[in-house]
Amino acid sequence: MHNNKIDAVVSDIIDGVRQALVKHEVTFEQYRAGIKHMMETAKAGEIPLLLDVFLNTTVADIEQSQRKGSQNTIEGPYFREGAPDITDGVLPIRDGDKNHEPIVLRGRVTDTLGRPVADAVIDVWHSTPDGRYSGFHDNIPFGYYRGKVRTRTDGRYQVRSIVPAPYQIPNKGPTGALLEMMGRHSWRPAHVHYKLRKDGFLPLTTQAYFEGGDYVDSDSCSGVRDDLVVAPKSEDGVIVMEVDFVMDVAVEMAIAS
Ligand code: MBD
Ligand code: FE
Repeated sequence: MHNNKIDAVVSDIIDGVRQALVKHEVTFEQYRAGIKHMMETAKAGEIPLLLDVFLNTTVADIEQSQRKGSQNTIEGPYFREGAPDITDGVLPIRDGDKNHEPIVLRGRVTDTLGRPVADAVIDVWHSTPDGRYSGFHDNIPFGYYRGKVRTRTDGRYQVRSIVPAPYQIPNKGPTGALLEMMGRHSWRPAHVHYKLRKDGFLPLTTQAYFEGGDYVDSDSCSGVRDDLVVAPKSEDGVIVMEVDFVMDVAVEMAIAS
């Protein structure tokens, strides 16, 4: 069945690739090497990784252009539904990590008119202090450094955790090899993920980065935006990452005329 959007997008992709081939006078051998690399990427199961590194950020930008409220960014591969509800104000911390640098994540959620959004659910997730994600890496059980935090009636939220670390995307396979050939590295700056949900509002998926942190200016996944780079404060010797969010309403009512 003919599909206009697929026709339009794929036709333009082919045009773009053609222009690149012509511009760089790509040879038949180089064309074949490109195919081989794609085959290896597929075989290694890295097609999602490769595409996410280069293109997920653009899809997030398109979504951003169609909504109001806070800057969004890429979700990444390590979000999972079913994170624990946080009732004691602390994300689950692995026993071996208890001595790592604590951090307080807090802020306020409002609508686009500045009114507090109460009872919004914020999924917060981030890496271990060695840059791994629970439920995905090193057999770390799902749930560590993850949780659902609710905003209070004044729209504020707060949760304690420990400071995450820069994350290196899988770099031993074809994607890492490609980045290396391109003179790029495979690191993401240390970050905290947030996914905010509340009935009547558009979900907001975003991240916060530490001002001055390693790789903030060279994220391998191009997920950093100025609005998302936060200067951590220190309160009584504890790092505080304060991030406010503005949620956009989900439906705009047509005004009856
Ligand atoms: C991550 O932790 C991440 O957030 C993204 C966007 C991509 C790879 C790993
Ligand atoms: Fe991440």
